[in-house]
Amino acid sequence: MISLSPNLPPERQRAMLQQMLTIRRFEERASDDYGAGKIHGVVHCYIGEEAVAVGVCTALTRTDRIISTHRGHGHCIAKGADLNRMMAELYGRQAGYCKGKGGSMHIADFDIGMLGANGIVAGGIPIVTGAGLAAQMEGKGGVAVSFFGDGASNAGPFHECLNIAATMKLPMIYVCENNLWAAQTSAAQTHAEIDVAGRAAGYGIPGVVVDGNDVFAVYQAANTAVARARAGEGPTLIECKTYRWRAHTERKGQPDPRDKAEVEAWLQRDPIALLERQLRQQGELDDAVLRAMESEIAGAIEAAVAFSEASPVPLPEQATDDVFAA
Ligand SMILES: Cc1ncc(C[n+]2csc(CCOP(=O)(O)OP(=O)(O)O)c2C)c(N)n1
Repeated sequence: MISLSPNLPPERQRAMLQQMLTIRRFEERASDDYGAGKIHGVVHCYIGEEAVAVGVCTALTRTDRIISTHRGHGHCIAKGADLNRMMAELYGRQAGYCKGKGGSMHIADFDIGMLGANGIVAGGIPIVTGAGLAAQMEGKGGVAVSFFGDGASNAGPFHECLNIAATMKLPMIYVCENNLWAAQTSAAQTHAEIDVAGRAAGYGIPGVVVDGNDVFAVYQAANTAVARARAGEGPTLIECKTYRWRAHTERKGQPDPRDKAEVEAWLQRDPIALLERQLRQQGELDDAVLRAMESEIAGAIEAAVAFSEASPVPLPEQATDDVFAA
């Protein structure tokens, strides 16, 4: 069971499910194609954490800005990124978001307020805090959201940014996706106090812990934080308790020290299955609607793969195009 559904029309609630399913199916395909050698570089899957990106982004407008992490596909899709250009970027093709030269960890789309994924752990937090300052200076009520992991919450930029955002009352929402692991290191080994949200007290801002697999709970917490930020009252730290289903990256043969029972327990709390059940109970979803949704998503992903395959790889002479500093 998840939280009572929020005051959102049924079609918005179904759209949340559709986005969560799109993230999952996109990544299942990316993982398969990575395994088949069609995608190179590194791919970090967000499967299992979909409710966080979708719950938060449902509380935002298109012009609000977000920043992501190395595990960024979910945030891109939840903010409305184009699946074709995303997949083409993973495929390393010219039609991709970075013309095929960035890969999975470097997808950005300023037109939808997606300031970028980021391969540097905690590297996005200062950038998007600057976007929060920009939103404050613009004076149009915009907000900025930083997504980051529990690992990043132990890095200096997290603390520096919370401090300055709190002091300047920036319209920021800091969203910690606490999936209990940072690569192969458990949060229990690196956090003397497991709840990251408690750190907010040190900066005089609200800190809330949310079930990150409950998309409505995430949405409600984000909505409250967004309202506070838009009203000029400053930042909020939201800690979403969640779990990644897959190993740290899709690279074959990497160690995954997680206990099987721990993984299994989280698989039982699939955020998508929880939402599906809730929508069915509310009479807003049935098999036919779900089948149509799955079929639309499958078509969009096939189209994204075809789009990618039809695009050429970047040419050697394009290597230094769009390089602004060296
Ligand atoms: C500054 C920096 N240090 C180390 C790494 C290597 N690294 C990549 S992901 C990762 C773990 C990040 O964990 P967390 O922030 O909890 O995010 P999650 O992977 O769980 O989503 C590490 C240590 C890096 N990319 N950047």
